Amino acid sequence: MKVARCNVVQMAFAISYSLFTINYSLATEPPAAATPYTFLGRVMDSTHVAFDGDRTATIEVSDEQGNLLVRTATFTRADSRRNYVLAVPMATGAANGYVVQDTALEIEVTDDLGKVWSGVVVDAAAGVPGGVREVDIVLGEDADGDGIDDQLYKRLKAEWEWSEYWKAGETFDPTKDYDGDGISTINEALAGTNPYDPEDALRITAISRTGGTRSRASGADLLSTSGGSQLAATALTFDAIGGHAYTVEEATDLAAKDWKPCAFTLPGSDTPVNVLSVPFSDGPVPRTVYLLPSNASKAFFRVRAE
Ligand SMILES: [Ca+2]
Ligand SMILES: [Ca+2]
Ligand SMILES: [Ca+2]
Repeated sequence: MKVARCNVVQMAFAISYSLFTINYSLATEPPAAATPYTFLGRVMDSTHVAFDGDRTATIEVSDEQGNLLVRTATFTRADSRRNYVLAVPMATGAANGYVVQDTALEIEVTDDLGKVWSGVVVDAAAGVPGGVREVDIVLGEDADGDGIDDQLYKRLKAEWEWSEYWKAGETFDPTKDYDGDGISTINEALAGTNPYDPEDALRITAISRTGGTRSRASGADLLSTSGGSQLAATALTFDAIGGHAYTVEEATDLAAKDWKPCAFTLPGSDTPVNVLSVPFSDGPVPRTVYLLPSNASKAFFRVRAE
């Protein structure tokens, strides 16, 4: 009986000790959490093809002391311009796992081959709580400083050496147009077309000018020669590739090369935009945009891919 009573006393002591511990931690609670700061954008390889479900990378954000703040390997396609979203936890004061405004950050990306890329985001820092910064991350490097990503150069050179365009004694030059489709090898690689296939190139496949205006009725797109909205009815069609973004430029004098951005609308919308972003999941598909050119009597158009 004596032994049993002794055990009860010990248990009661242990409980009150625990309660004391809880009160103590409440007294030193960290500063209040603030709305996270968000980084979002695209992680791309050196050919500017965005990573997707088949190729995932892991992105880690740490503070300057190396404390991990957030990690993501989840890629979202909710918006074709983005395949990652990172919310960096922020607080009103110093606290473990949180940063305060203007804290410098380290962002590291581990690609699907296990290679770690540091310094891929310039001036990474947490801005105001709730702020958003769009950052595209290109996993490539130009160690020899020729302006062309080294991995991309190696891949294009290797493909060239297996192609019908290789000639003994010739030095590989990515600024050359080997397949003769009018677009240089490096520009084809960046646009996502095959530099060694003349049938594969970014081309305007159709342009029609009705001379009228474009209007919408009952949800359908209509072209009319009178009435309607004031949108131009010049339709331009080109083959777009998923994961790339396209802009249209207009010039009125080819000799002067006075190229400038040309806004356009997309089917089903009257809102002018400057960029057509094609979802990753789309293959090469013809896309039509409705141009809003200047009022020049003559104009030239070109499509730029990135
Ligand atoms: Ca290089
Ligand atoms: Ca070419
Ligand atoms: Ca080609």
